[in-house]
Amino acid sequence: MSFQTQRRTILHIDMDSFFSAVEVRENPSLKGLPVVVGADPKEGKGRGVVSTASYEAREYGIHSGMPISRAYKLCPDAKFLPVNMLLYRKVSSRVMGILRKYADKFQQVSVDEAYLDVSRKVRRYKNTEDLALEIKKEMYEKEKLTCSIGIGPNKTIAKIASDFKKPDGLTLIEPHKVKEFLSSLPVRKLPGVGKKTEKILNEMGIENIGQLAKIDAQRLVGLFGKWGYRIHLLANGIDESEVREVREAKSVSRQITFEEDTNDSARLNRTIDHISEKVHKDLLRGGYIFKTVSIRVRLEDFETHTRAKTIDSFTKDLNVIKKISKDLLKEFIGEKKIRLLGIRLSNLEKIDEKQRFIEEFVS
Ligand code: TTP
Ligand code: MG
Repeated sequence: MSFQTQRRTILHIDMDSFFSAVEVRENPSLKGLPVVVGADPKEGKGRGVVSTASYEAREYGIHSGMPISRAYKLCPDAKFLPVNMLLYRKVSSRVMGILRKYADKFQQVSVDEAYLDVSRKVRRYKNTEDLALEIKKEMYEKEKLTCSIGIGPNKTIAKIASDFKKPDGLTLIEPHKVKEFLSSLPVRKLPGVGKKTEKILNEMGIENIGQLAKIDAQRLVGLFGKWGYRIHLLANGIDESEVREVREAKSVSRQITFEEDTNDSARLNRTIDHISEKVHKDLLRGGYIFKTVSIRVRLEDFETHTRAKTIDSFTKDLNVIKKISKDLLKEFIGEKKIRLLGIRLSNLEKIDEKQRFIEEFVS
């Protein structure tokens, strides 16, 4: 017996050559030129990589992640620009503000992409195209930026569809066309199938998603564990995952009340280590990086104090939490005993896969 799962209408929106499009918008004389955003090429001797390239620069074979020295060789006359993350973040939040309005449920997944569940808003699946055109229109009018939109009955199909025609694309996959759409695409197009998985599949003679869909699920589980089963479902166009409204945490914090008040500095510092580890775990679980560490100290007479320190750049380093907390605590280690100790991390940023990559080479 099969049962009908809830029918969804999902949009996936991905901005076109985002960083370089923002640069071109800020400086229209760059329009139509090959623009490369990334590390300084230093006339071919630069280290570091390409963050993104305009579509004109892509014609020279330049792409994200490529060593900047190689990009320079491919097109020395391209306009090479440094990464201005602050600017892109600002634009990103305005872009997300525009998209959010159109959704029943909204999920931002990176600086320049988001899922919109519009199942309730759009009654007839086909009409979603009109909604997508409206979004594109507003995006261009307000931000002078183009995006590519994929429409599908689930997140995976929408995501693959948004990448199908770029830039300024619009691809709607009707539910009964999902299998046909997937069948001729290379396995690498499935989200989560990276180089390693692709290599193993290719060695088995599996090149496209249609072939993958026919492989026995058990065989994939044998090869890849749980992930194998998910691949099996995705290859068959099945993805039940929901568009999740991610409520941003403002801070993460932990505190401990001592069994017995104490002013023993070794004990207090050990407790700081312990709370730091807990709060650090919460931080990682949420996928955050932080800039501010605060401590809360309640003394034996219930007098309560907080102290905070903000550092220059985002981090997720446990040792930074420990060190700052211990420094802040110093002034409270004295005669009066301490009853409660707490640590809070705030000024949080979410790190998604793309940003994780960016953090690595911008810092
Ligand atoms: P993408 O959406 O992957 O790329 P893009 O927007 O530049 O181009 P398109 O979507 O039209 O193919 O990534 C969004 C931004 O994230 C991109 O503009 C720069 C940044 N980024 C990196 O810094 N390094 C990377 O390796 C990738 C893939 C993206
Ligand atoms: Mg993009």
